[in-house]
Order: sequence, then C-alpha cells, then structure tokens
Amino acid sequence: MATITIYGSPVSTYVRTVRLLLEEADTNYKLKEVNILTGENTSAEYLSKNPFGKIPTLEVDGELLYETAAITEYLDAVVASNKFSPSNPLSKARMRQIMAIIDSYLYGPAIRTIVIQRLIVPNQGGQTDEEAVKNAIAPAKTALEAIESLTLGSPYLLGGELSIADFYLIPIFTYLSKTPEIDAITAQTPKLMTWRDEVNKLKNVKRVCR
Ligand SMILES: N[C@@H](CCC(=O)N[C@@H](CS)C(=O)NCC(=O)O)C(=O)O
Repeated sequence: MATITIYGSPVSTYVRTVRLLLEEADTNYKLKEVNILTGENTSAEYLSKNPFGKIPTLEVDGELLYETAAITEYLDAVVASNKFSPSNPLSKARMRQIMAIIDSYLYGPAIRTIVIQRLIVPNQGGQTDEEAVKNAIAPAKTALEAIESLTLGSPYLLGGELSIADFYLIPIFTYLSKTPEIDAITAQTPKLMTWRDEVNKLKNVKRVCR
C-alpha cells in the first residue's frame, strides 16, 4: 500500500481514533503535525486539504480524505480486510450508531466543554468555566448511558472483537478519566467502566492515548 499520511495532532481524540486502527492493523503511517492549539488548522494551506479546518485528514496516493468515519471505514477495508467492522448487519449498524452518538452527542459536552475547560484552559493560564462544565455533565451522561445500553462489553463494545466503535470511544475515555466529572458521568455505566479497564491494557492504547 502507498504511504499513508495523517495530518493532525497526537493530542486529538479523532486523530487517536485513526491511529488506533492503524496501529492495531500493524500498518506504517506518517503523522504530520497540524497544531490545533496554535490555530495551524485554520491556515490557508491546511484549509485547502480540509475546508472545515478539522483534524484528521488522511492522504493516500494523492487522495485526500477527511471525516473520521469515512477515514476509518476506508482504512479498515484497505489495510485490515474489514477486521474492525462486524460482518453481521445489525452489529455493523450498532457500530455506526455508537460512532454517530459520539459525533453528535458525546464529543461536544465531553471534549469540547469538560475536557477543554478542565485540562486545556487552566494549562494555558485561563480559568475553567465552571457553569459550562456543570451544564455539560447531563448531556455527556445521557450519551454514555445510551452507549452503555448498546454495548455487549465482553470484552469490547460489540463483543469479542475490537471495532471502530472502540477506537472512537477509547480516546474520549482517556481524557474524561483525567477530570473529576468522570464519576458523575459514568455512575450508571458499569459495563463501560469494565470495558475501559480492559481496553487500557492494550499496548496500542498505552502507546497512542497517553
Ligand atoms: N467531524 C470531524 C470532527 C473532527 C474534530 O472535531 N476534530 C477536532 C480535534 S479532536 C478538531 O479538529 N478541532 C479543531 C477545531 O475545531 O478548531 C471528524 O469526524 O473528523
């Protein structure tokens, strides 16, 4: 396969999602830094690759591909023989359902609000917006409880095999677990807590999600 390049930052959850798949598939790739903390993602050069200024963007054989769901499903097909997508139609739909819940309902409150306010803002000398954090707990909890009700958690989200859904949720849990809000958000999600402890043992999770 031609050289695979990911444009993005190693701190990004979505970049970590793509990297987890590539590492689990034992595939070589290059990571070209696009620093979102300095606004590099809004440079004209990067916007020519991804008009929304989001990371990651994938480049393979001169083709650019953005949106993590498209990237991971493409890579799964070309480097992993669809190992990370269940063949059973309902399980595959569950995988996509979890990915969509994360995109639409979890990422915003969990990462854009709680993690940024708790971990990034103070690190840059700012003050956490406590009100925003407080208001983000309920929607994050709802999203995780929805995933809890869909997961088999034995040991992975969809059963015995890792899937793209795991690669989506793992990086979010890594960050949420570093905030005091984790306890409130996961109070009703025992299967996900067991799942988290299980996936944290994977060597590629230790390497990619530090
Ligand atoms: N829909 C996009 C979302 C990607 C995304 O939100 N990435 C974050 C980093 S985890 C980002 O680029 N943030 C920079 C910004 O919003 O300015 C995808 O699926 O790839």
